[in-house]
Amino acid sequence: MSSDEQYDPRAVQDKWQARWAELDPFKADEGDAERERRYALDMFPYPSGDLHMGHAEAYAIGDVPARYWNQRGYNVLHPIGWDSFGLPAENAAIKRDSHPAEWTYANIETQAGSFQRYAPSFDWSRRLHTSDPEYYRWTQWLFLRFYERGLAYRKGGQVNWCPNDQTVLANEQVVAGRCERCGALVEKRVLTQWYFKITEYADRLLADMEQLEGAWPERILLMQRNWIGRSTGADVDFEIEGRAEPVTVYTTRPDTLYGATFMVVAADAALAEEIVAPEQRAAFEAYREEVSRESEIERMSTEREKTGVFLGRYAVNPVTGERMPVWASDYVLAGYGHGAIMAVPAHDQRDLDFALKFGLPVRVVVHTGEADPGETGVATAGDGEIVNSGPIDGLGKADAIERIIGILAERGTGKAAVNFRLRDWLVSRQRFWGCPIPIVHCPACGEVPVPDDQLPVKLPDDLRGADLAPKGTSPLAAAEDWVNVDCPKCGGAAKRDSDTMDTFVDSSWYYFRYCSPRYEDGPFDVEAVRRWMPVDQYTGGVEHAILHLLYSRFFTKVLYDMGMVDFTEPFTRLVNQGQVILNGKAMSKSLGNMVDLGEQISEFGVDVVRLAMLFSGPPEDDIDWADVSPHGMAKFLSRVHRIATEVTAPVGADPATGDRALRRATHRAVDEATTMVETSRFNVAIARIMELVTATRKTIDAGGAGDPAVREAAEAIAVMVSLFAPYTAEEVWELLDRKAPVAKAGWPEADPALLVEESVTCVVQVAGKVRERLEVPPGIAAEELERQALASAKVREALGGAEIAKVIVRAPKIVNIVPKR
Ligand code: ANZ
Ligand code: ZN
Repeated sequence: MSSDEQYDPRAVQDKWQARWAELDPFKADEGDAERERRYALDMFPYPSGDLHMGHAEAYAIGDVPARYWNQRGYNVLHPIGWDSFGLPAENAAIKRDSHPAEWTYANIETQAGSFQRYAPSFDWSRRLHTSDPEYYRWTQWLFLRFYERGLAYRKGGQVNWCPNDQTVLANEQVVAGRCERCGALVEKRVLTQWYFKITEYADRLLADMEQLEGAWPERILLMQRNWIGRSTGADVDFEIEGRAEPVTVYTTRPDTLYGATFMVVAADAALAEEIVAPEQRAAFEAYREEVSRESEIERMSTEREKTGVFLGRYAVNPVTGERMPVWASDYVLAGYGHGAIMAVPAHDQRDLDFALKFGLPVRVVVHTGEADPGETGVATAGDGEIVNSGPIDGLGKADAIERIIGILAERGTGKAAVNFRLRDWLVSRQRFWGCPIPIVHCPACGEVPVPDDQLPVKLPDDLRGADLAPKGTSPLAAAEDWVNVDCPKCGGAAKRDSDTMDTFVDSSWYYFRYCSPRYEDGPFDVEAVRRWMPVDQYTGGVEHAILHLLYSRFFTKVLYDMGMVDFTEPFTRLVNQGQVILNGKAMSKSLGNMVDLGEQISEFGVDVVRLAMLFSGPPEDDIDWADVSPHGMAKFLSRVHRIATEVTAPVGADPATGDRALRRATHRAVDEATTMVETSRFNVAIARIMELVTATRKTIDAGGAGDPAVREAAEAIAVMVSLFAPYTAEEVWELLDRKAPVAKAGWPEADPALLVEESVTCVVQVAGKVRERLEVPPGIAAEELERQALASAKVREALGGAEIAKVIVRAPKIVNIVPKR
């Protein structure tokens, strides 16, 4: 009879799920001041339905360090909660004529149940939901602190508008000109909206990345850097004929100022409207109308045919004194720099395209050795010797930039300048299911913050179904009972702000709340955060590489400035898992390219799914489920189980008396698995455990079931497997007569004495005389031993160039080399 048959993953799962619920082994110990702490954080889920394969991967990966730290004896915080505000709930509510909370909380319960079964080592007592008034009360509180610091403000201006979702979008939520959520073409509207002044932190967001170097994936740091987009150059003032005030432009290439032959103003900038000459106004307005329908991405594209209109006005080049025609075009953006540029067609491709299209002059001022841009149509952007540029002739780029800035500064017509691509964060949304903005608009007092003791401003619970349908203004604006209030300042009739916050605001601070989730005197207990944070490892999807991480970093810096936290970066280490795909493609329900997590678990059990996720490759790689072998994983787990059923050495038997070869295999596996877990190479760690299982099997088959070294190996296997396949590990631990939970059994220590490779001395003879002694491993192959012997300098010297007739190898002890005579 094979004992494989006794291993029933489902029964094991049900048994231990119930037992763990009683044991509650993963509650972080707030009172324990002794043990060192660790904070393992997973990006919290959005309750869109049940958990799927992507969740299964992410939470399997995030669970390994948490379980490892538990084994190492740390006091571990590994919390879970839900990011539970957001549009899908609202759309579901409209469809089902219900309240968004119904759909949301039902899904949360479903996911929580699935998590219980999937068994990440969560501390369930800290569970939070961002849509609970107990949580969003503090989101509002934080908004008010930002407001007091001038970091939350309202301004009118052009914003991105999704005509389908009927709400504004942050720049970040517009991808290739479309709504990131629904794919609709994004329009521009002029609206008054709330912003967070993240630009005030641009420099620090960039500089503090130094702390993350080497601990965050390099490509994420690069994406953050590009998003912040710091550039350096100069602000240069140009006189405009007939206008009192000069116009300032931002340029990264002040060294090319002598080559500036025209000026371009963003067609949608106020400046264009102001300076356009009467005879050009009609043409300009028609053009501006066209531009208003274009997305920023389209406008920035270098491939598009250039368009524009002459504004009928002239600027004066401050160094050459030349008249430069002023044009309006779409390729200059109103919101960047000063919304106007000096065009240097010889050295900037977009300026060159524009010049060639409209017959404007091209003047080379940097000699790069390449062909004349005016003839080839290819601008030369590289470094070279400055020419045609008076006092800066002959200089290289860097010197020329420094020199020209000096000249402009002396005259008071320019200065060095820095620019960021980063824009302020648009946080207001015209939708219902979000955190209400805690501001009242009073005809007499203006914007009035809701006093702290009146928080939370709760969402009304009597709006449902059609009440929530998008109308271009927030559904809250139409809720008369809710929106009409007395002004907190003067008591007069006033209205609540009817917008809600971007859900990224909710998720920018949830990891602080986990440290003291029921705290009632603030968003978090400052002391608890001091104890637990920063987060030691943050695990989650690369789709949050920019926004969520940038916003969280921004919040942390503001909290630092408020004196509430004593660190400036929230996440010490970051791991981004890949995606689970199928047959080379993203999983998609509509294309029938789906694997259902529930079905996989029913078929193979949780442990197999978790193990398959972790064994398929490094965490950051995509997993193609078509290439994964759940059967192979199941077989491995049943081998682990079978070993435990066969061990007969008693608990506590001294392994030192056991088989030395197996002991060495055990300690090597422990040593290597430890390194692999600590460097997030879980697949390699699992491979090492598999090898140890094979070695243990061999010893048992050779009659060693009672050998204490077999027990030692089996126990080490159980503890190591507990990071990846917790149910099987727990069952095996019990079979080995040890006490649950295996999760806290303690990580095995590798004995250094068992790690050193033992060696034997091999004697090498040439023509019967001993010429060399080699230290080699006892198991060395004959070919390898021969190779080493022939490579020896002493052997070659003894041979003196003679040809070899024969090599006799008796591994590992003797090599006999017979030269030709
Ligand atoms: C003259 C020049 C010559 C430029 C040259 C470049 C090369 P980054 O690096 O992104 O900061 N620019 C400035 N404001 C702009 C706006 N509102 N819309 C579009 N383009 C704008 O780029 C700065 C450069 O982009 C500036 O330097 C300016 O063109 C252009 F050989 O000035 B440059
Ligand atoms: Zn008032």
